[in-house]
This record gives sequence, C-alpha cells and structure tokens, in this order.
Amino acid sequence: MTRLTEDAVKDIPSKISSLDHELEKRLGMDMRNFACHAMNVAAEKINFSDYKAAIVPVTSGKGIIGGFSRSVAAAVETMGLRSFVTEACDVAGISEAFSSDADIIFMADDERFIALNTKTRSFSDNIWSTAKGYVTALRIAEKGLEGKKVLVIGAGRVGTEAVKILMKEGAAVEVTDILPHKAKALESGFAGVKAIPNVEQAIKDNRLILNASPGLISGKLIREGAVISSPGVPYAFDDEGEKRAKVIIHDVLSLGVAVMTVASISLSLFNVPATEVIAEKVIP
Ligand code: 2YC
Repeated sequence: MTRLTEDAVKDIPSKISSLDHELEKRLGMDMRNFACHAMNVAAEKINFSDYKAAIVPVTSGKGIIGGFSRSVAAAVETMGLRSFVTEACDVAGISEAFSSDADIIFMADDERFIALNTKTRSFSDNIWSTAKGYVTALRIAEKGLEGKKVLVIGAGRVGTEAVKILMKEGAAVEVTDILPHKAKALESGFAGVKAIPNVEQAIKDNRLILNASPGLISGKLIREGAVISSPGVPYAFDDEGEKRAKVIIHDVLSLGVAVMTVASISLSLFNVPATEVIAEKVIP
C-alpha cells in the first residue's frame, strides 16, 4: 500500500470544500451523496449530524503522518458528521474516543486504515472503500460499465478489490502490472479476468481505466477521450494525459474516507474475517 506523505495531505483541510465542489462538478454529486450512491444507501436515511467521529493518531511502524488525522477529520466533517482528533495516540487515543462517546473511530497503521462503528460492532476498510468509490466514479463518468472493457492498472490491494467489484458490475476486466505475475495471479484467481503483460500496450488499448498504481503514466499512452478513475498516489498524469482524457477522477484521501464513513454507518459485518472484503450486505 502506498504510504501517504505529509506533503500530499497537508492542504487537504483547507482544500476540502473545493474538493467537494470539484466532485460535484465532475460527477454531479457532492461527497456525501456520492458515498451514499456508492454504498447504495439513500442519503436521506442517514442523519449524519447524529454521528460523532474520532480520529486516533497511531504511532506504530513508520509513525504518524503530519496532517493525516486532520485531513480525515476534514473529510468526515464535509459529510456532515461531528469529528475530532483525539489528544492521545494509540490505545490511550482509543480510550479517549470511547469516553468521548464517539460513534465511529478512524485509525490507521501502516497496514490497515479502518472506521470502527462502536455501536454496531461493524467496521469498514479504506482499501475496499477506495476501490468501491473509484469504480463507482468510473461508472458514473461512463454512464454504466455493464459489458464494457475496463483496464485496471496495478494488481495491489486496491487494484485487486477493484477487479472484484468491476466483475460484479458486469465489466469485461483486464489487469496489468509492472510485475506481470501479479496480474497473472488475478487472471487465475477470477474467472474472466484477463492479464495483459505489456503495461504500455494495455494502456494504449483501453479507453476505460482504473489506475490503482503508484507509477507515473506518460500522456502519450492515453487514448483520446479516455475515462480514467485514479486512486493511485501520487497523481499519475501529465499535461498530455489530461489533454487526451475526457475526465480523470483523482484525489488523495477524501473519496475513500467518504465511502468508509457511509460504509461504517450502514454496514454491519457478521463473522466476516477482518482480512475479507467488506460484505455487500447493506442494512437499510
Ligand atoms: O498518522 C497516523 O496515524 C499514521 N499511522 C497513518 C498511516 C497511514 C498509512 N497508510 C497510508 O498512507 C495510505 C492511506 C491512503 C490509507 C491507506 N494507505
């Protein structure tokens, strides 16, 4: 998983409302409505201001990313929840969140980023939520993916979840990765998925792209009118790519956090192993 940098997140809090407008301009929905659409939940059924979210900074592994917790808090507030970053970190932060009666606790170490619902004992995961969000963005931008060929770049954790979700949406999925064996593993893991060993050729041959890789992509490879949904960090595209593409949807953190938030409110997980993808069960 690509670890965010302080530089990548530092101005999210000040930019968050323009990110929200940007999404509205591109997809016709603000973050709250987009996330509800992605989770197939009626926005009016959730009283977002009823929920209090705590974000707990976690010092394990490579440690705290300056601005990360504040950026998550800003995204959650844009959704209409009350939110605060705990004073304390780690276990003390979790106990502070509980004693402040937080309904949802967001916390991320180097491996996992989850939103734990303290009332329903369910949790949502950033990897799955990011994949769900960016597949949804691609579907909206393309007005439907059923029967259409979609290339996933990057067979990492977000790319793998995106392949599964795209298959469920009836897309014809191709996957490519600079490590061809990773794409091949998805081809053998999921019937119908096609691995394309030559990354550059794969990009040239596809108009619909979900880019879940950390690599830069030369605009010369992008087809005229390409529709690109790109959770990959850092941002992959140059001026040429932006000129050729019809639309490129990208943001560093808030879109995945928005879907995580709605998922943690609307999903209850029963006996789904933590490493499993979030179930599709949605409680109305
Ligand atoms: O500040 C903190 O609490 C750190 N422990 C946060 C570490 C986040 C590591 N993960 C990432 O940078 C990316 C994010 C986009 C979410 C998933 N991976």
